[in-house]
Amino acid sequence: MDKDWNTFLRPYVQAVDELKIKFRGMRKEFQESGAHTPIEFVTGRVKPVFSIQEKMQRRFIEPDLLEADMQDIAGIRIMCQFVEDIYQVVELLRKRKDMHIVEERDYITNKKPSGYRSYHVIIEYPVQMTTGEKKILAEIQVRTLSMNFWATIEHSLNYKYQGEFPAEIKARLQRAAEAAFQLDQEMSAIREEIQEAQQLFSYGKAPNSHKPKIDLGKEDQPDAQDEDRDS
Ligand code: 0O2
Ligand code: 0O2
Repeated sequence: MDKDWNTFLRPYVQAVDELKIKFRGMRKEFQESGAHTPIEFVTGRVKPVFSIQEKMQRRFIEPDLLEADMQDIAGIRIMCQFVEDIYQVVELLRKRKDMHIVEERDYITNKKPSGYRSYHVIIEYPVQMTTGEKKILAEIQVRTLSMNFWATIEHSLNYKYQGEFPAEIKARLQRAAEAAFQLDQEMSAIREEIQEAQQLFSYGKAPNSHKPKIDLGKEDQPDAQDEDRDS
């Protein structure tokens, strides 16, 4: 009999919705306290059925073992400004009582051969269903904006080449990954300077924030462009 995907995926949909709200809430909390937020933005998705089926075939996953063997059916991405923020986010995840970390994969220190960098955390997350509690696995990918830029581009090229990149493209992607990481390192080197400037410009957004110490000219006033990023 065909699998009832709607019923199977329901707790995963619930988990992704809840986790997005929780991590976006963390960002708000940092912002409202006037502190630097290690979370820039959060996205999430439930893996599409065709993608689950393709991975089951590729990885020889038995249908009965799907829940345990496919860890990224529920996927959350947390984007950060600085590499240091990634480790702060991971530390925050380790302290949480509403999820349990079952695995961590540091693809920043140990980048993938493709050039891919991110920090992956696999969690066990309890979802309250009408039928009772259901524990599911979810994958949280924590990465910088620069790592995300690279991964997004590489992911779309993967669709085109099905993983079989021509040698030149592969080499260019690897060089681009290094350039992206160098950008992260340069930004980290002037992190304090950047954060000081950002605090100055975020005045007025947080209820407890203070006025900046310098007078801003009208054209230098912060605008509302960051507001959309909150969601
Ligand atoms: P594609 O092009 O196939 O990647 P909302 O809560 O309404 O603000 P919504 O619609 O739930 O937002 O989407 P969200 O959370 O902004 O982001 C969904 C997109 O983020 C997906 O794109 C994925 O590309 C990406 N994404 C987020 N988290 C993950 C993850 O953990 N793994 C993977 N693989 N992708 C992720 P689409 O729309 O599915 O299209
Ligand atoms: P999606 O939803 O299309 O992003 P596997 O999936 O078998 O390669 P595994 O062992 O299940 O890998 O987990 P891994 O490698 O820790 O994490 C898999 C996910 O990390 C991928 O999901 C990608 O989202 C991301 N990822 C890993 N390596 C790369 C890479 O070289 N380039 C890019 N762009 N992303 C990568 P999926 O399964 O591809 O699904």
